[in-house]
Amino acid sequence: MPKVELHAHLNGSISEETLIKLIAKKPTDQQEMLQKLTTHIGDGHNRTLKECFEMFKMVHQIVNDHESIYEATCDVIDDFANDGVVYLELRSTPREIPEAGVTQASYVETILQAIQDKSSTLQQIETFDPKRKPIIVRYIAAIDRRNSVEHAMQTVDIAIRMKKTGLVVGVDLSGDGSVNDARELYTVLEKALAHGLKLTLHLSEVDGLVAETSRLLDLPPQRIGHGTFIHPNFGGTEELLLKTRKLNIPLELCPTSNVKGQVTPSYDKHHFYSWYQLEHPVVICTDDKGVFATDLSTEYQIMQKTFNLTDKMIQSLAYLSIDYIFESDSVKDRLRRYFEGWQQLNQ
Ligand code: 6MZ
Repeated sequence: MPKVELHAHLNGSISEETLIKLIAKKPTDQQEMLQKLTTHIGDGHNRTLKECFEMFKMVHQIVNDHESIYEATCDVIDDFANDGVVYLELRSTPREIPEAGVTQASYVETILQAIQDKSSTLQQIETFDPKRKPIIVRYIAAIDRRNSVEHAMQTVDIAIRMKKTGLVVGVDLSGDGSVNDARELYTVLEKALAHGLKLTLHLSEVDGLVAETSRLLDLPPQRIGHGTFIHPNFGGTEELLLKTRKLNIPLELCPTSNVKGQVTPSYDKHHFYSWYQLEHPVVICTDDKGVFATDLSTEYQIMQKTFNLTDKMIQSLAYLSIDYIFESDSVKDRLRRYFEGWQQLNQ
C-alpha cells in the first residue's frame, strides 16, 4: 500500500545494516568501540525514553562527518521507498561537529544534497506502477529542546534561508520533553511561521507538560508530534483536548516508539483509538524506525490488528494522511491520483 511518512527523525531511522556499513568505514582503532554501541531495541524489548535519548547520542557517534550524514540519508530514503513510502518528510537536528568541519549549515546542505540525489521528480508520481518505487522527500529542520535558544534561532534562520530550494518545508521541536521549558522557544517558532515554514511540535509526549503544551498550541502548529498526554483519557485535560480539536491539528502517532520507549504500557492502550473515534486527524508514523526496529507497514499492521480495523479503514487512514503534508495542493493532488491508481488495482 502506498503511504506517506510524516514523522521520521533521520538519525533514529538508520537501519542496523547501514550503521554496520558506516562503522566499517571508520578508522580501525575506533571500530571496536563503535561496534559495542547499542543502537536498536528488538521486538519484545523496551527501554525508558531517557535510555532512548542516550541511544540517539550513540548513533551520533557513528554519523559524525559529511560522508556518513550523506550516506545515512540516502539509505534511509531507500528504506522508506522500499516500504512503499511515496512521500517522506525527514527531520533532523542540524549538528555542529567541529572536528569534522561540519557546521549547522553544512549539515543541512549535506542532507539536502542526498534528498536531491535520491528524490524522484513530481512527474514520476503519476500513475501507480508496482514495478517502480518513486519517493518524494522533503526536509524539516529540527530543534532539540536541550539546546540553547540561540542554537534554535540559528536552526530557524538556516531553514528560512534554504526554503528557496523547495526542499525545506518546516520546523520541528523535539528532544527529551523533561528537559527545559519549550515556552522559551515561542518567539523562535513564531519567526519560522512568519517566514512561511510549517510547524510540527512534539507536544506532551511525556506527562506533566500541560502549561507548555497549552501555550505552544497558541502558535498554532500545523501538526503535533505524539500528543500522548493531551487527551483526558491519557492524563491530559479537557482544555488541551478542546484546543486541539478546535484547531483540528493532526497528530503524528508512532505506536512502537511509544511502547518500546515505555511512554505507553501496551499497543491496546495507545491513544490512537481515542482520537480515531473522535474522527480527529491522525497520521501513523515510525518516529525512529532504526532505533525501534520497525517500519511504516508494520506500524499500520499493528494498529489494524490491535484495534480490529478493516483493510478499507487502514487504506483510508493512509490516503487521508496526504491532507496533512507540508506541501502544495498540486503535490497533494498528484499523490491522491497515485494512491487512487493503487486502489483501483487492488479492489
Ligand atoms: C523526542 C526525539 C524522539 O535529529 O539527530 N528524537 N525527540 N521524542 C522522540 N521519541 C522517541 N526520537 C528522536 O535524530 C535524533 C534526534 O531526534 C530527536 C532527538 O532530539 C534525537 O536526538 P536527528 O536526526
